[in-house]
Amino acid sequence: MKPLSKTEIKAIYELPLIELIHKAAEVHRQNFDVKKVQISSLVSIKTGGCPEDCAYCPQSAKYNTEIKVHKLMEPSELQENINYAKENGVSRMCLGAAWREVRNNKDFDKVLEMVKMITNEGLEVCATFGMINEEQAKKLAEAGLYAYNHNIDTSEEYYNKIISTRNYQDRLNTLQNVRKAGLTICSGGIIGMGESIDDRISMLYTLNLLNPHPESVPINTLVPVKGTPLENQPKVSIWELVRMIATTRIVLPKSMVRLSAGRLELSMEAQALCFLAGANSIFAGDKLLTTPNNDIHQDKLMFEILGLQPMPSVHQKTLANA
Ligand code: SAM
Ligand code: DTB
Ligand code: SF4
Repeated sequence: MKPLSKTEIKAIYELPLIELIHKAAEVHRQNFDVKKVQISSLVSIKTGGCPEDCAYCPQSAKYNTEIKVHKLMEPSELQENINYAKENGVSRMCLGAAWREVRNNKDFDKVLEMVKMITNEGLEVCATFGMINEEQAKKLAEAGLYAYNHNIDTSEEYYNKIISTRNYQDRLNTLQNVRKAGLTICSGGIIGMGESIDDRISMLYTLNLLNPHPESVPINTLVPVKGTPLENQPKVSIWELVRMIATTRIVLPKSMVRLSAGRLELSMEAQALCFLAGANSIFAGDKLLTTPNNDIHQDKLMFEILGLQPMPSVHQKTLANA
């Protein structure tokens, strides 16, 4: 697919909302079974103490937040999370570590073991460990990793207002290393950090330049955390979120669009609008990485009311077709 220009993306973003949702729903239906929504879970395998200064992040060591810092988990401790996944229709597990970059040490060996463990259970494994080189990405791929998450977070223009300890090109280089290792890419961003509409459009523009497109695009709404520079940011309205999701669906038609952080603020009706606008994944479980998330019973009720079904993992799909 030929990349869209910023002008073209802006024209989509600015459509009358009802028109935009309708168009996004059509694109969604052409590319996916709209009843299927992937349930993913998050496990923070190493929490806090990160040397980076991402202004939104409670895990940066530069800010005084109330999180519990924790060194790398042992692989054996993961079993509980695997059981939870199996009991709750989770088909993808995302492991997060508050690292600036991956290092070749004992911790990396442990992480490889974790990836093997989860893959062997038939789940998709996604990892988000910060910057990574091609050789490390290949090792993760050999261990069975399915996806690597590395968000571009915002536009190239706004990036240095949010993070000073690395630049946009570092982010894009990691994405290239991930691609070269044959992994799928998960990359998206956050709205509600004080960025302009043009920044949101520019972020989608960068994602649409990636060839192939990222297979997965998380759209996070800022969760303002006490102690971070963004703690007092005003809330994003649901209409802006729906607009962003719908535009993402149209610009990146075949990507999974993930309704990610910030879901706790949304009513069931608001979430239904997000699914109509093309979102087809959620994070389930009472915690994201460090902040609270929606109650799983409420999520189950929502699936029942809306007639949604949990999407199987790629491994389960392969088995079903064999
Ligand atoms: N250290 C790794 C990195 O930066 O890629 C992985 C972990 S990091 C927590 C993963 C993503 O979570 C960030 O890129 C950001 O998009 C999202 N995130 C972190 N804190 C958030 C917050 N307070 N609100 C919304 N999204 C947030
Ligand atoms: C993503 O884009 N959002 C998830 C996942 N990828 C790793 C993380 C959200 C974290 C929200 C803040 C927290 O709980 O610490
Ligand atoms: Fe560290 Fe990732 Fe948080 Fe940035 S977003 S401070 S890199 S854990």
